[in-house]
This record gives sequence, C-alpha cells and structure tokens, in this order.
Amino acid sequence: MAIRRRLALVSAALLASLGGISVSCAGGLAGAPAPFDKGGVKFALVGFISAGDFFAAYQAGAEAQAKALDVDLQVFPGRQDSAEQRSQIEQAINLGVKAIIIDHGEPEALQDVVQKALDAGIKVVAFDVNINNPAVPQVEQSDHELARLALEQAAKDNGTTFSAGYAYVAGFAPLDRRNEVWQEFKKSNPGVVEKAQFGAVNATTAVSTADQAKAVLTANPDISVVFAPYDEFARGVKLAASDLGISSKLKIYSADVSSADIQEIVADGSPWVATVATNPAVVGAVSIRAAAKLVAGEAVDHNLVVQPTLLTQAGLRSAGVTTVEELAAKIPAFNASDVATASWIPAAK
Ligand code: SR1
Repeated sequence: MAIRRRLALVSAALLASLGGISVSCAGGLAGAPAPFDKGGVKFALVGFISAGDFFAAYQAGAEAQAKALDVDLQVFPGRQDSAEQRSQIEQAINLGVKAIIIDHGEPEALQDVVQKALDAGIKVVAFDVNINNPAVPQVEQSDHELARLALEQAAKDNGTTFSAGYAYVAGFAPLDRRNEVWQEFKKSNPGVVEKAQFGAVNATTAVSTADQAKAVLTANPDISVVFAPYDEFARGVKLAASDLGISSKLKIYSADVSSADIQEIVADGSPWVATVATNPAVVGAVSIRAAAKLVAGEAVDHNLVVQPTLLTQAGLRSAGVTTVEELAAKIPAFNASDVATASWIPAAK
C-alpha cells in the first residue's frame, strides 16, 4: 500500500514537471515549491465589507483558489468596522498563517498592523485598500478604465448635456479612483451638471442608498442620468426610481455584476442600462495566487490589475445572458485571468 502511494506521488510529480501541471493530493501539492508541496499551509482573508454580492463572490473565488492550492483559508468578515478588522489581522498573525489577504478597509487603520504581520514574516496582499507599502502588492479592477467605460456609454446614450445624480462615498480606494474619472468627465463636458451626490456604505447599502436616492430624485425631477459606480448603489437607485414611478425617464450606469444584478438589468422597463465589471470570483482567485507566489518566494508585480468589461442592457438581452456563469461562458475575461499565475498553481474550479 505504502509503495503504491509512493509510486502515485512520484508519477504525479513527474507529470507536474513535464506538463507544468500540479496535482493536489492529501498533504500537499505535488510538484509545487515549499511549503505547498507538504501541505498544512494556512492563509487568512480579512474583509471589511461583509455584505453584498460582490464580496460574497470575491470570497467564493478566493476559497476555490485556496482549495485548489490545498491551502487552509481562514475567512474573517470585518463587518464594516476598522477596529474589528485590525483585531482580526492580529488574530491571523497569532494563528501562524503564511499570508494575509486584506479586502478593503481604511488604510490609516491598517498600516501599522500590516507592518506587524510583515515583521513576523507573513506575506500580505491588499485588494482595493491602499496600504502604501512596497512589500504589499495591490490588486484592483482598473477603476479608472471601469469608470471611463461607464461614462463613455452614458455619453453615447444621452449626449453630453444632462442633469445627473452621483452616488459616491469618499474613503474607499475603488470609489475614490472612479471619482477621479467622474470629476474629469464633468470638467470636459460642462453640459453635464451634477445635481446631487448621495450614497451610504454600510451593512444595508442598497436600502440606505435607496432612501437617499428617493429624496434626491424627488427634489431634482430633471435628473435623467445617475452614475452609481457600485452595484449596491445602483440597486438602491433602481429601487427608488421604481417606488417613485420614474423608471422610464432615468438611466443608471454602474460598476460590478452578479447574477442578481443581471436579472435587475435585463428586467422589462429597468432603468439600469449598463455596468462595467470584472468577475469578482476571478479577482478573489488572483489575490490568493499572488499571496501563494509571495510565500513560495516568487516575484509578484506591485500592481495586479484585472481588466473590467462593459456590459450593456441591450447586449445582455440580445445574448440571452441571465447569470454570471453564462457570462463566463461567453466572455473569456469572466472565466479566468492570467494575472499572478504560475505553472504549479492549479486553476480554481
Ligand atoms: C465600497 S467599495 C465597493 C466596490 O468595491 C469593489 O471594488 C467593487 O467593485 C465595489 O464597487
């Protein structure tokens, strides 16, 4: 039995070295560099926002990639609370993890505790929070490009003279980057007048944003376009428009996509006419791969960018796409990314 098991391991290692593939087996990944070859490797994923489709899909993608690497991934939900997120990073350090992936958060609240992890020899990767440390690779979705694509579509559909509503909350790296593009867009198109800015990020973002959007849209009946570059914001605006009975005179441009979002976008009479998005599960997988490469002693670029794709209501309807899985079958970028790959890292299933 022991001989048979050893033979199986040897042939798995041989396969891996010949074909650049890796085979997961109990207690490690044959053909992978240390410590992944022996197994028992622990990572932590420490979030900040623990509500919404985007973050659930990001986590699922991270978990799938960790599983493929035979990594034990401990997930800590930050619950929109910086003190809790800090304490979760401390807990992860004490657990003896090899890497910590930080998903959003407030940079000022994290920089010293991240340094503590680095000093303990733990590798750190940050997604959408600027840790401002050369040792910490930054994962992002090319937020400038994302906002540019959404606003180009808005200009294509509505021209460059319209009254706009803008959903934004300062202090979140992706929203701040998208905001830079919105400010430039208004400067280059003086006919675009921002009538009101609103939005909230909390455990019930869509509902809180809907309440604010209702007040804004009632007070500014000339608003015909809303730039809401976060899907929870867009859901809130759509809900407000529906409650006010003004869906037919509004167009919403957003970021992000989930299966639930697609259903809201393609629904009859929906004012949500375009979104620009990556597959968050792919971004989660990239974050884990970057951490794994660092742990294996391999070089990782400082900026790891997953490119987003414009998805219009018309395009989704004509393609008959109703879920992210169907999208992934049609658009290769929704299926996988070549960012932070290595021959020994198996694809997430
Ligand atoms: C509050 S920040 C929300 C954004 O984070 C991710 O980058 C998603 O794209 C989402 O829009």
